[in-house]
Amino acid sequence: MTDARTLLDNPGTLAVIGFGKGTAAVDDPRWLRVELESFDAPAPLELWQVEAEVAHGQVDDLRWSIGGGWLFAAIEVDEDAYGGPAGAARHAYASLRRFLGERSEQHVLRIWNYIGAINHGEGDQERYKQFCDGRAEGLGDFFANGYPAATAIGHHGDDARLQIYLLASAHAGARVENPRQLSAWRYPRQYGRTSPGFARAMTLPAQDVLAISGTAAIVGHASTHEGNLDAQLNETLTNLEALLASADMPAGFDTHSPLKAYVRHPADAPRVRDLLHQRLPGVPVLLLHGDVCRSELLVELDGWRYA
Ligand code: 3EB
Repeated sequence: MTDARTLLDNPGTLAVIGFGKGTAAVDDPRWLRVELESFDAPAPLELWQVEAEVAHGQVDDLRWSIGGGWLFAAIEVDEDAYGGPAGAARHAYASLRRFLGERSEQHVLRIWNYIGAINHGEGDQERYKQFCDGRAEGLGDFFANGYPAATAIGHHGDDARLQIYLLASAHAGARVENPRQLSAWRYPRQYGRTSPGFARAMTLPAQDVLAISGTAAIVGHASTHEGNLDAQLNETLTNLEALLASADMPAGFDTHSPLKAYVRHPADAPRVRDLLHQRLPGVPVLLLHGDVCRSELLVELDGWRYA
């Protein structure tokens, strides 16, 4: 397997992302080691590449790269330095907003949020809900024209480590919602003080690529099939089909459309792998140990669909 340093030294490398503890540390702003363990370790490295020269740098705790009109930014925050998940999210999103506001590549298309112990805490004190509060405060009106696609998943690394990274562009993408699901920013109060701000998917500018947000067994605003892994996964796949239709994309996934599956209970990983093999033959799926932000949900998918 090609190592991260080699990939980073290739021309046009915007970012290289590794998954889990086994991944070597590399000192480069474009390198990110996500705190999610793969069930198929060692996980392949994820490579973001553009056909242009890439500049990169660091501003305080924010790392960035820019090339060909595309922008990668990542920020990793120790929550303890900001009084917990809300303060950490507020700091991280305010930093991202400040950085992006000064660039022409400021159209955020896709964001990943990885949060420790995401379901700890009761009611509005659940750590995910605190994260949502801080995210909204840090962003202010930055997404007033519409939210990007996103994922928010719990990791099992250091609880206090908040990881956020994103893809932005000099050009706006096109937001896609799912007719089977209430838009997340309209979720009712029962899911928290601050509705999560994300679009169900985003069509990237200048390319027929759909960035698909974290998608789970939610219909309308309700979680479905509590306790039933197979049914949750089937409902999630139905949601993905509806999303493709809503984006005017052909049905189905193929070998060029990589997905990630976030699985709450390691014991469920083989079953998720089998079911996805049956339902999406040939589709590359990275199986990761991650917790959906609603504690009753067992599995979530996200990824890319190339037209
Ligand atoms: C859902 O559909 C599942 O808070 O950014 C999915 C994608 C979810 C993104 C976020 C949350 C987020 O509501 C949860």
